Amino acid sequence: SLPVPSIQEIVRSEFQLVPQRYIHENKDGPIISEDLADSLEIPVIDFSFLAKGDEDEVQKLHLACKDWGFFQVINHGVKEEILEKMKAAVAAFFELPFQENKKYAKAENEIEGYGQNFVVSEHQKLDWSDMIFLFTFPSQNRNFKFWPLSLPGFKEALEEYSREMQKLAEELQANFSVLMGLKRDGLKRLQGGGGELKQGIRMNYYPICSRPDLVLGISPHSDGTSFTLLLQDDDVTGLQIKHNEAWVPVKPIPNSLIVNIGDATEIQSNGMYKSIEHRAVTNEKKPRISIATFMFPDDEQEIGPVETVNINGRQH
Ligand code: AKG
Repeated sequence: SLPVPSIQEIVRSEFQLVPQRYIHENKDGPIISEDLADSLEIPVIDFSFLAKGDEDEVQKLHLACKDWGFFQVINHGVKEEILEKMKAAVAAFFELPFQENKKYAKAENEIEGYGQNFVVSEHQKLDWSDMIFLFTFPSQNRNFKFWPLSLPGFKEALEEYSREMQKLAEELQANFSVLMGLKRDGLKRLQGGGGELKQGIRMNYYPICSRPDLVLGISPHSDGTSFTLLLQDDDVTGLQIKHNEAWVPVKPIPNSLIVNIGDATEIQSNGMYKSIEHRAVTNEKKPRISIATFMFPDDEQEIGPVETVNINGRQH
């Protein structure tokens, strides 16, 4: 059974009402207006330059990780078709009847499967979203009982997409290694688990909300990852990141991916790079989908500041 209701079920049955458990009395921090946000965009990294070892782009990456903890990646080389197939598969899953989604429900206190984030108390505010989390790499971690295998195209789309994310992640990790004064495979060697990056994907669905001012699609959090790659709808904004004490909305660039530094990288870089708090808001016009690919060190691996970071690591 699910610890909390499906938000889609609530929207289907009583759309005009926002149940008390979803109302955030004090949403913290000022919000940067959409106008102002135009002049405050998160850095854009051209992945094709990174992959060629372009020094200026590497320096840009360094500043993005240091000053923002977030950046958008363009020219990443992942075919648009693969991104579109993935988004379509996720949309199709969340459009299934609740009875169908429920078959993949996660067990209480487990991370994998369909349902909400950890709900730790009866009093906790709930998020205006439904999600499914699946482990994707190493491939032997795939737990197919949580995969909607009867949904045409889902497995293929996720396998293809996760493979592309793994490749991107390897290249990003190699760049982070160099920026921390290590060899390209330095962080790979420090992550345990035989050097294979561990990957899990969370697919989020934010239904419309009649009172987006009262709720949050996902509550503020930082990611306990090495780093995270986010794919989102091109035409609906929702992600906001904390920057200089304000929430800055992130305008999606079509076909780009958003990358954010997670806690493990903040620790390994001895605080040089920042794992930034972020959240998602909803709107009353259009549902939104986002797909977060989390890259983790191995569970058993102890993480600490990389020794070379202060000696050889990039200084600003
Ligand atoms: C998460 O899945 O952890 C997110 O932060 C998703 C944010 C978003 O939907 O833009």
